[in-house]
Parts: sequence; C-alpha cells; structure tokens
Amino acid sequence: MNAPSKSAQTLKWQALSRDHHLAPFSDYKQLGENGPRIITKAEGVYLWDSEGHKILDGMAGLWCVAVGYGREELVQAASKQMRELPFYNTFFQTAHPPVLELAQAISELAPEGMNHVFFTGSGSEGNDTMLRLVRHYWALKGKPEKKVIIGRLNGYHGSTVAGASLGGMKAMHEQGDLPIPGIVHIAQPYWFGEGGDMTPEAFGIWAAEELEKKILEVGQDKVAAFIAEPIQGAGGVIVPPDSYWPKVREILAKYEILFVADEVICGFGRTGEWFGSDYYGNKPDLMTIAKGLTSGYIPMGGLIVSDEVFETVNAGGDFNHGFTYSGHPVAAAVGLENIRILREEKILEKVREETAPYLQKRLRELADHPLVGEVRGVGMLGAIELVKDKATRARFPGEVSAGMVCRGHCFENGLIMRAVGDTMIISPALVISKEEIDELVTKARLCLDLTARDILG
Ligand code: PXG
Repeated sequence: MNAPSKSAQTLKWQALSRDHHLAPFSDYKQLGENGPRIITKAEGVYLWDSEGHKILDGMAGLWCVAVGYGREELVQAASKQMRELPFYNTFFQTAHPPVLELAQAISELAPEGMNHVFFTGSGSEGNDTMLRLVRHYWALKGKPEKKVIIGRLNGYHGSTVAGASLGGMKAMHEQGDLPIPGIVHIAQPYWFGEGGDMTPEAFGIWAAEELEKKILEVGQDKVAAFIAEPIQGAGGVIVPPDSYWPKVREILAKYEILFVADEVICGFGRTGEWFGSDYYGNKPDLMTIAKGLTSGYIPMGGLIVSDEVFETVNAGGDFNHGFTYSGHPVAAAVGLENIRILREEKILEKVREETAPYLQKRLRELADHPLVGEVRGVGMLGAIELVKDKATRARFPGEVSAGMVCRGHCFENGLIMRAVGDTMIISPALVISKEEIDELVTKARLCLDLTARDILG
C-alpha cells in the first residue's frame, strides 16, 4: 500500500523534526526518514494529527492525562495563576499559596501517616530526590552505610542518572555506564514472560523471595530501600500475581529497610484507588508521584514521605537539594484544580465501579484471538500479550516483531496502543466512556486481525 501523500505543512514540520529536534527514546535516523506524526489538537480521549486524522488515545498521552484533554478549568487555573504569580521559588524560607494548598491536598489523599511532600518537575526528579533523601535519612539515623537501593529488572523509574539506574531497563543501562554504584536489581514478578512452569502464585512467592535473598546478599546493614511500581507500567503493564505483594510486605517487615512505591503511573486514580499502594494494601514510607498529579497539562512531580521519615529529616538541619521549579506555582495551581475535578466529579468512583470493570471485561474478550496469549489489567491499565503459541506462551522468533506490526496497524486505524516488545498496552484517560471503550476494543480487535494476517499469513 502506498502511503497517502502528506500536506506541505506536515512535511515542513517533519523537516524541522529531522533538522533540529532530538526526540526522547528515538532512533534519529529512522525518525528523520519517516518523520514523526504531528499531533495538533485534542479533546476528551481523542487526538487529531496534522493530516486531520482523529485518533483514540489509548495511552492518555503518556499515562498521564487522567481527566482527559480539553478541560477548560485547568486552563483557567493556569492562566489565573500566571497573572497573579507566574513564578516564585520555594527556597530560602519562602512559599506561595498554591504549593502549600497542594501539599495539603496530596497529604489528605495519601495513605495514613504520609503527610509531607517535596515537589519536583518530573517523576525522574522525584526518584532522584528519593535517593538523596533516603541516604540522608539513614545518615541521620547514624547508619550512613545503609546506601544500597534495590530495584527490579524491567522496572522503570525515569531517565535521569538516578532514575535510569533505579530502573531495570537493560537498553538504558547499556548507554553511559549505568547503573551507578549502590543500586542493585532483582527479578520482576512477570509470570507470563518469566514464570516458566510455575503457577502464577508460586512464581509470585519466588519473585518476592528474590528480595529477601538480595537483602541477605548485600547485608541488611547496607540496604537503604526497596523501590517498586505497584504495577509496572513501561515494562509492559505487569500485574504481579496475587501472592507477590503480601509476601513482599512480610519480607519488608522483617528488615529495617524503607519501602518506596513509585506511583508515577498508578497514582491519582489509575487503579481506581488514589494510589496503587492503596489498591494492594501496601504501606510505603515514600511515594514518587507525577503524571496524573496534573493530568499532564503541565509538568510536575514529587515525593510524598511518611511522618517518620519527615521527623528524622526535620531534626537534621538543611536538606541540600531542590530544583528551581520545585513547587512551581502554575503547576501547583493546575494540580489543585486537577485534584478538585477528580474528587468532585467522583472520577475514581466511576472508574472503580463502572468503567474499569467494563474495560477489563471487554479487553478479556480479546483472549480468544489466535495471537493473544493473555489479557490482563487492573483499573484503567491493560496488556495484551501476542504469542506464537497460546498453550506454551512461546513468542514469535526474533525477526518477527508482532508488537511493532500491531502498533503500525493501530497507527493506521486511529488507535494509540503502545507496544512493549510483543506486549500491547493501554492506559486510557480515566474519563473514557463505555462507548469509547467499545470503540477501543473494536479497533484493537481489527488491528489484531490485521497483525495475524501479516504474520501468520
Ligand atoms: N516512574 C515511573 C513508574 C514512570 O512510569 C517515571 C518514573 C519518570 O517520570 P518522568 O516524568 O521523569 O518521565 C515514569 C515515566 C513509556 C514511558 O514508554 C513511560 C514513562 C516515561 C516515558 C515513557 O511507557 N514513565
């Protein structure tokens, strides 16, 4: 099929991309040859590109546009704040109303005993802050040798040096000598990909016990913290077996180690609860946040810390850390308004009781497709595993990228679904309606059919 010709304007923008723009996680040569799709506007759960195509955004931007596109209240909150006080810092004994009110609002939503927030510009910066704060905390406790942080292979915690090191993405570690010292990784609880002959339950216990093994190997006196996403997002929407978190909690209770929940994706309603930790009944000491905090309308991240961590740090003089945009007033005003919308429109209740169960039910109908080995998900997160053999969970050989073929068809058919290897993932806006879910699933099935036609013949 010949690609339809592109408008002169699209070609102009694509030339700018090729000549000047270094896009994140991109192969520049390939991007230069094909040109990026240029997204020009959005409303609700839909995007439009510069060629006028309407696209159902199954990824809420990049896991972040919780309340959907086009919310005028967020625009108003930003413009009002920009007029009043577009910027002031929160260093040197100063603050401003939006940052204080947002810190309070987040404390109200966070699990009990987590009442203090450090703001950053992104999730990555939140995790960098975590690493520095956790080591500072242990030093203040008289245990400066407790420095090592345990993360998980295929976890994602951002792209800064600390974020990429805490994460367990092989391709990221391969560039630039990562991880930095003092960060180690254990296996992920990815039963479908790595569970072999074990039952999901047995595999969940095995994966949790890897944490205990690592603590003992490194030495309890050297381990500062364990960091994990409640549900891995970028790794492929990996929902751990039911046995995993209870066993991890049991292990953490035995050792003197801080528990960090990276809530950048799960936070602010994606599971139907305010935080993924609430969904699983986990009790973290620190939680990284970003994305859904402002629905992505403006960058903002942060780190929520427990009262105990706060009190220790509080007794320790200056915490020598901060960003120009820590608690940026415009971002804070948008965050506050976003939380107001989530609360007043009872969006989490609707997700929990109505739309997420519907999405999960409809998605699971795809499990009968010849290419599909598993459909899983929680709340507004879903994954579809593409396999060569449903019974053995065998993948297609290396030269066939079923995920990329499927993603290409989604692209052509007005649906954004991400491919992580051969795992297709979705994370739509929390406000997606049942009708829009129907459209998403219908398009996903069509794209699976087209993918099967291409690779099965
Ligand atoms: N933690 C988690 C769990 C994330 O998902 C970050 C930290 C870093 O946040 P910032 O704001 O610094 O990007 C993230 C970000 C993908 C993808 O391909 C996922 C993220 C970012 C970019 C791409 O799924 N998540």
